[in-house]
Amino acid sequence: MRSRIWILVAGVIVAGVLVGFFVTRFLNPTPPQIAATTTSTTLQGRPVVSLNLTTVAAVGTAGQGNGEHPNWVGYLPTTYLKVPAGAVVHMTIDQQDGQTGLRNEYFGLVRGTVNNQMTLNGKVMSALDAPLAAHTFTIPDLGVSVPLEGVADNAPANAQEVIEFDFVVPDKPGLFRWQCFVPCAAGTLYGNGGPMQTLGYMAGELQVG
Ligand SMILES: [Cu+2]
Repeated sequence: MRSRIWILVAGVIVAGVLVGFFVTRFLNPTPPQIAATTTSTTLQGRPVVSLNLTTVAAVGTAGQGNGEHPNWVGYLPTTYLKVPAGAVVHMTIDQQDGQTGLRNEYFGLVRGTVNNQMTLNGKVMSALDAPLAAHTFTIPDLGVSVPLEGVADNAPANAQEVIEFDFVVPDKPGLFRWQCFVPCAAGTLYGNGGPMQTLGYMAGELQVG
């Protein structure tokens, strides 16, 4: 009789642990995060850290979700980023996707970066023609937004556009949502479904501190 009670108790505990895992890991998974690389440079008296992302038309099995949506557009290796508080983030994005175009031309402006500028393949720019955009890198709460030029249809295979910019993050730790504002999710309603609505593809989190 006693041993039966213990088997029952053990069973309830095991079931509880499994439910706990289901809730925390499956329903609300914590995706892997990449941390910015420290550099020996300073800008405006702040340490400069660097991050390198790649935007692709289809993430394959390399991106978020371990191949759950191989045909979804996305940022690689992830959209979960971590940077130290008070740093200048030097971002390099290898943009390999085609031109979708912006619906809202405002996002063609480079905003909130150092000097409100970016470089596109080494050339300093402060705006991009709306139809040329493939994606944007936008952190609304920090006022940062950078349009990323798409690769032209007639470009050679493996062509990419390299976009670089710097932005300052707050001195206090915080969590900031970021996303793309090009409706780039081909095949979904108004291009705003699927990867535009799922963290890890065209949206993510910037953890400061
Ligand atoms: Cu996008």
